[in-house]
Amino acid sequence: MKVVYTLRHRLHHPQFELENGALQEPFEHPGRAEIIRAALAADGSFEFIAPDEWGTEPIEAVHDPGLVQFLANAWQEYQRAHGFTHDVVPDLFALAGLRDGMGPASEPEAIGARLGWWCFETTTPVTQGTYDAARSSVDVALTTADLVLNGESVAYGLCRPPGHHAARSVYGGYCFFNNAAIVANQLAESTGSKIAVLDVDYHHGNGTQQIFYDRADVQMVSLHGDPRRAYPYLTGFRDEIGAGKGRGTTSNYPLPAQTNDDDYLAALTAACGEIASFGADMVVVSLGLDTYFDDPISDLAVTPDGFEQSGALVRDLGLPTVVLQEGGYATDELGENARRWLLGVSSLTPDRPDRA
Ligand code: Q9C
Ligand code: ZN
Repeated sequence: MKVVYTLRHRLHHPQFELENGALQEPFEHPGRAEIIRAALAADGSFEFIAPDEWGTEPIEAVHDPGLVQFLANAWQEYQRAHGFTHDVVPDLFALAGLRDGMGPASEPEAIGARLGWWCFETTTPVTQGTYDAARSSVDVALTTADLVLNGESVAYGLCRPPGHHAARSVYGGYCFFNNAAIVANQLAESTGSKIAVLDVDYHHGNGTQQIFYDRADVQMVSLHGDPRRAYPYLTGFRDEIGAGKGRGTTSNYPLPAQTNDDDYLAALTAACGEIASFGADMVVVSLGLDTYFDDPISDLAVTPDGFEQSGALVRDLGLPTVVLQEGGYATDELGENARRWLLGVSSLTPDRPDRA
């Protein structure tokens, strides 16, 4: 299988993560992508390809151009205002309640407050190279999609930073640009066909859901920890099914804590059934491996065998498949878990002898 990878991801390297009332070592760190790269390289059946450059146009097709511009300059602007700061986080979140009864706010002028206009939480610092790394992650995703458009039945983009929490006009959840949404939109627009996004990250893909909520041509199906207990808390409930022309094209499978392989695979089978009924022509997988039983920030109980079987269920859809990396924080096992999932999705069956 072809794997798109670049070491430019390392330009995004926060020093800390403000979480649970304390400064932690970041869970989302450069070692994650390197561990996956090493595990796939050692396997021998993966071919590494460098990404092409795709520019900002496909990004601005799903994100507010203001967000793109902001991220391009935010770190430098913060340095000018405050002196050297390795990690840049908001001074204030621009919540609507701050101006209750006074009319809506407009984008503030001070950089610390502009951060909280575009960012929705505390765990996603901007560092000096964050914008370049986030741009390279989009390039990885778009290059992976291009491989599939050019005849690969499945390809894997080793995206870092991840993307699925980034909505049209806000970033957060370790994500800056929504790699999967940018790819799904580009595929839908360029081919005129129906695209399914299957999001199997532990955390609900709120950004992807928001971007496609009223779209009839892009389906969003997500399995995740129930938002009653799991980040991002505000989205991913079963009754969120899309709106307007997109009504019925969003599906959510909130899962209980400690969901095991059997129950997980049953939910994934149902999710794949919905993709088949939708009549998708291609599938984009947001591959989070934080459903792993030993993930440090999650509480599902999927095993390596469960990952391989998950990949095989997606293979059985028989659709051209773009797999993009999202979360997964059990660093020691992350490479093996990715390898097992990819083995499953690319494994041979009598029906699909081409899927090597
Ligand atoms: N203590 C992805 O997996 N913090 N993002 C959670 C729980 C943020 C996860 C707080 C988690 C973001 C791509
Ligand atoms: Zn996640």
